Amino acid sequence: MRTQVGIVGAGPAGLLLSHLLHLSGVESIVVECRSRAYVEQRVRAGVLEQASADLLVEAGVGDRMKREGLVHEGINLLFNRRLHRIDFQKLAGRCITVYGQQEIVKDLIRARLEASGQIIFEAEGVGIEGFLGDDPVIRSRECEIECDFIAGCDGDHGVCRTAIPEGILTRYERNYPFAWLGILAQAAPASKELVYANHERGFALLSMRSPTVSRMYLQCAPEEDLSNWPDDRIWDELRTRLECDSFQLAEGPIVQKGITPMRSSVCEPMRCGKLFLAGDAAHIVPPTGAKGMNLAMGDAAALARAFAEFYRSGSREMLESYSGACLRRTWRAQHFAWWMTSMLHRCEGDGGFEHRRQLAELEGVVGSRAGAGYLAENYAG
Ligand code: FAS
Ligand code: PHB
Repeated sequence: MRTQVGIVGAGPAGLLLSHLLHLSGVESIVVECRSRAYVEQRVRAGVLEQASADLLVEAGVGDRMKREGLVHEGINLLFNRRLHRIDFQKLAGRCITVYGQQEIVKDLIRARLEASGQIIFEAEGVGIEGFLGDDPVIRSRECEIECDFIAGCDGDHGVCRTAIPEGILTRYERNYPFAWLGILAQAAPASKELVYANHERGFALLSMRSPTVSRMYLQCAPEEDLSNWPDDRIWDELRTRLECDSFQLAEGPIVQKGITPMRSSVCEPMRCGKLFLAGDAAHIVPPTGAKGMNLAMGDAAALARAFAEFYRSGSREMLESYSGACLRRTWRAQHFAWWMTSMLHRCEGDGGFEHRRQLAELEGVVGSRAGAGYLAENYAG
C-alpha cells in the first residue's frame, strides 16, 4: 500500500491527526495493533481544555461532545475539610468539558470510516523503517505501507520511539512514589464540578462522566495490588478523603477499576528524519493536571498543520519547527502537572512538615487572584 502519511496508533493523537489531514486533502493510513472494540472501550482521560473542545467542534467531530459533554466553569480544591472553588470563567475566561477519552475515540473513528478513511485494526508485529532516509515504511504481518512520512502516535509502549537509533533521543524522566487507583461507578457524582482533595491519608479526585456515572481516583502505593481493594474499602477511603460539609458521596456499583502509575517523561526531539512523534509516544504527564490527552491533541493539530503546509506549498518550515514548538507547550504542561501533583499528594516520611507546607501553599493559591489565576489559566488551557 502507499500513502502520504503513515500513522501508527489509533488513540486521540493518531485519529485526530488522520482526520485533520483528511480535511486538508492529505492522505493517511492508521495502523492500530488492538481491535476497534478494545480502543473504543478503554477508559482513560476525561477532561478537555477549552482549546481541545473548540478544535473538535471546528474539525466537525464535536457534535456529540456538545450534546453529551459536561461544560464546567471551575473546579474545587478540598483541604482541611473545606471546599474552595477556582472560577475558570472569572479568572481565565475559559471553561473545560468533561467527556470521556473513549467517546472522542469513537467519534473520530466514526468520522474517519464515514469519510472512507483507512484504519487497520488488530495489526500484528508492527514495525517501522526507512525514516532516516527517503523511503519510510510501516510493516505488519498483514501489510506494508510505503509513505512520505511516519507519525508515531503509538503511546508510551509503542514501537516508533524505540525504533529511533541510540544517541539521537534524550529522555527526561521523573517517577513519583505513588500511583492512582481509578474507578468508574454507576453512582451520581456528589459534586457538580471536579473536586481535588489533599487529605492526610492521601490524594483523592472526584470526577464524572455523566449525571449518573462517577469517575474517581485515590492515591495509592506505586506497586498497589487491586485485589487488596474490594469495593467497600475503596468507598470507605474515598468517603474519608473527600469528607466535607458541602456534599455526601453517593455509592454505587463499580464497573471498572485500574491503577495508573504516576510518571513525568519527555523525549527530545520529537522528530527523527521522516518520523514525527506525537502524544504519549513523546511525553507522559501525571494526570493530576488533566493534560495528557490535551497535549496529544495539541501535537496532532500542530503536525497536521505542518504536513498540510508541506503538501500545499512544499515548505518544510513548519515541519522543522514542529518539535521545538510542541516541546515548549509540553514543558509548560509538565511543570503545571508536577505542581498540581506535588501540592496535592502525600509523601511518606515527611514528618508532617511537607503536609503543612502544602496546606499553606493551597491557602495561598485559593486566597490570591494570582495563585488561583495561574491554576485557572493552566488547567483550562
Ligand atoms: P494512546 O496511548 O491513547 O494511543 C496509542 C495507540 O497506539 C493505542 O491505541 C495503542 O493500542 C496503539 N499502539 C501501541 N503500540 C502499537 C503498535 N506497536 N502498533 C500499532 N498500534 C500501537 N490523561 C489525562 O489527561 N487524564 C487522565 O485521567 C488519564 N488517565 C489515564 C489512565 C491510563 C491507564 C493511561 C495509560 C493514561 C491516562 N491518561 C490520562 C493519559 C492518556 O489520556 C493519554 O495522554 C492519551 O491516551 C494520549 O493519547 P495518544 O498519544 O493517542 O496515546
Ligand atoms: C477524569 O475525569 O478522568 C480526570 C479528571 C481530571 C484529572 C484526571 C482525570 O486530573
